[in-house]
Amino acid sequence: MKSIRAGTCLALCVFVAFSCVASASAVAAAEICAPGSAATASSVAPPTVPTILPYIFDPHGPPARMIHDLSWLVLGICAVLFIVVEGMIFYGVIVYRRKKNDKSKNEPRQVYGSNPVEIAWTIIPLLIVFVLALTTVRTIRSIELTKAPAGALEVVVIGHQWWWEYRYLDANVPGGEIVVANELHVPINRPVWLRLESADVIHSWWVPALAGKMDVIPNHTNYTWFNADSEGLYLGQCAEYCGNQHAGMLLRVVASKPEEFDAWLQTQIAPTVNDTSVAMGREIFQEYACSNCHTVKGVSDGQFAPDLTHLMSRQTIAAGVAPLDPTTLRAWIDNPQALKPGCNMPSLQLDTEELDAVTAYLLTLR
Ligand code: HEC
Ligand SMILES: [Cu+2]
Repeated sequence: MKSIRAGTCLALCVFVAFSCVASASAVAAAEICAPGSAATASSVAPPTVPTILPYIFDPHGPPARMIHDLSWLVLGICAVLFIVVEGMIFYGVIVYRRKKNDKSKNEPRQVYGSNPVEIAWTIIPLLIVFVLALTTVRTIRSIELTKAPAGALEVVVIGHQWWWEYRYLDANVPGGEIVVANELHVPINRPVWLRLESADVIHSWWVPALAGKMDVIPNHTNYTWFNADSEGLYLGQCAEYCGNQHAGMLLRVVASKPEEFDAWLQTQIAPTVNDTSVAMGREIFQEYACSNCHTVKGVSDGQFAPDLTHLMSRQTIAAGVAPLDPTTLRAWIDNPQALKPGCNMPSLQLDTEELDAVTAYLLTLR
């Protein structure tokens, strides 16, 4: 009898401990890649709003909170199983170990087929799996909406290798669409409905404090939503390997008070600044290939690369990889490959004078 207890214990433990570790690590794996890589970008956070790291255990809004609560439930159940099972292993190993004066060469008596034990270890795991499955399905159903929540701000997200494009579809926006790159601005306490599309390969939009991952797939539209409950700069990371600058495809969501959001919208709606003192820079921008790839409203309409109409309203360039300041901007235009190796912007080999002129021009694009 003694030995079956120890033996069955062991079999049960190996199985349950294995599934515990597997599910716990699935939750934890989500944490590994993001914080380090996004930390670079946090150094240029606006001083007024807190930076919220890509971390699922600090949710700020409904979908993220539901995922967070479910994670704790799963972790809690697994922790209890782990403790019970490990406890039984240790109990068995210590209490039923071979005693010092036990010289017998025989195996202990083997006993098979105890109905109560068989029933117990069939029913209990079934119940556990049932509870986990039901709560998971319920959570998924309440997160995956099929249409925009009432009063939502609607934004199209387009994943590009290796940056994000946001198009604000809000009907109230005078002058049509607002197009920005990499920094998504939203008001707090208002649902935001995202329509996700890809210009090239599969990406995944993931700002853990706001919502779960949602894949961004070519020729297929996905939707997701969030509702930020506090002001902040929320960091995230493309969560589907998409090529050599996948790690340099960071996400930044600035959630601010509705009036601050409106003020930001006004800066984006405002016409392109046309500063005559930087006319030379603008000409270079138009004559060189810059204008084939980039849009500056009224100046060029390239669709391949980030819209630069209000470039200077952003804190970073290159999808959060580098801060937006005059020195870095100049270095970027000179040789983007040095800052973001493999990215899809070539160096146009401008000479010093041209470089200064183009940089000066871009710095006026507020
Ligand atoms: C072949 C297309 C192409 C050409 C030509 C090109 N760019 Fe770019 N540019 C890109 C792409 C793609 C990115 C985004 C890179 C990334 O983040 O991975 C980019 C990013 C930028 C950014 C950063 C924008 C942001 O918000 O992240 C600036 C500024 C910029 N380019 C300026 C210029 C200037 C000035 C020229 C001309 C001297 C130029 N580009 C020529 C494709 C191009
Ligand atoms: Cu990506």
